[in-house]
Amino acid sequence: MRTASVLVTGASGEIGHGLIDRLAQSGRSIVTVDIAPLEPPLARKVRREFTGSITDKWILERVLAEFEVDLVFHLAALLSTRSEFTPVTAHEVNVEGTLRLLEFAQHEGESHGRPVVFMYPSSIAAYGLPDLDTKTRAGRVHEDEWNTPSTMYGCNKLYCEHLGRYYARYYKQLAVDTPPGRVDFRCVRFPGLISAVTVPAGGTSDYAPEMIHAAARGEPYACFVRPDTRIPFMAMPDAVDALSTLASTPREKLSRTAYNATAFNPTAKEICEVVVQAFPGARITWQVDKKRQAIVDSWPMDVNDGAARRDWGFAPRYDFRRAFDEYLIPTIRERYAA
Ligand code: AKB
Repeated sequence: MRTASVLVTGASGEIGHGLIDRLAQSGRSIVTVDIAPLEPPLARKVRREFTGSITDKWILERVLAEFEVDLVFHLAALLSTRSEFTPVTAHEVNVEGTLRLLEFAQHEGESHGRPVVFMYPSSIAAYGLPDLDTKTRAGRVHEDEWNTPSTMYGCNKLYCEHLGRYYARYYKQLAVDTPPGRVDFRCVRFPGLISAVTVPAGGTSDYAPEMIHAAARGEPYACFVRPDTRIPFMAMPDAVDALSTLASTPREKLSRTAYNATAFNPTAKEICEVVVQAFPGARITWQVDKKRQAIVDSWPMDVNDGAARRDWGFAPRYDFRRAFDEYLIPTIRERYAA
């Protein structure tokens, strides 16, 4: 008998930390795949940990042989800055890895007779605004507007959203025998995420979490974007909530496969001011990296998440003030004091 399980890829990354805690609390059997071994406290919460890349065929074959997966959280990805340095590797991991996992989910569903729910975090990087004037005029962009990303990562995310929609609605549409059941693909397009317990690596929205963590460690920080830079953000617990809530929403309530979700959208200067208030010794300077700035400038200043609120009740707990006062600052202080 294969064990009914949830599969989490990219499990040791930023979202994985919070998500595994949440899944473990619900008592689910968790199987993980990550190129890095899980930290021991996280590893203790999972039933089986596979260390390797999602592009390694043998890993998914072993998962399929041993576990009955009915829910996938596909978190593994190379983020936007990293992907610009290694675009072909980014394509392999972000696109080919996702395709392989969608096939895996389809086969799992066929083997146990129920559609596998496939949770996919996409990103505001799926948008691409041509210049700052347009960005300001566009305001809160809707899911179907400005889908013209300028980064490899954004192109990868947008394409995989479409791949997921294809698997959910049109998979092998011309086959004589239509496969029984399709992958139940559900995607949240996240803004920049800020966690109090992990520091991101390889992203371009990283200036916000980097600024906060550097200040808490008493280290200087040179912010790589202009003070007036504005994009949407969300505190990590709200991102984990969003994925869990969307995963458990009855299918018939969902009118789309990809949903915007956001919480607050301060400028870099506003983030800096709150950080300096919390850590009065913080040494934050501005050292704009024109190329990374151009990427952030191509992302919307805000997104319209009305569909997520309507269809599955998305309602973030943390606005800008609460995210700092009640989550980031106390948790980070405690972390570095320890
Ligand atoms: C990145 O900066 O690449 C990510 C994202 C916005 O998806 N944090």
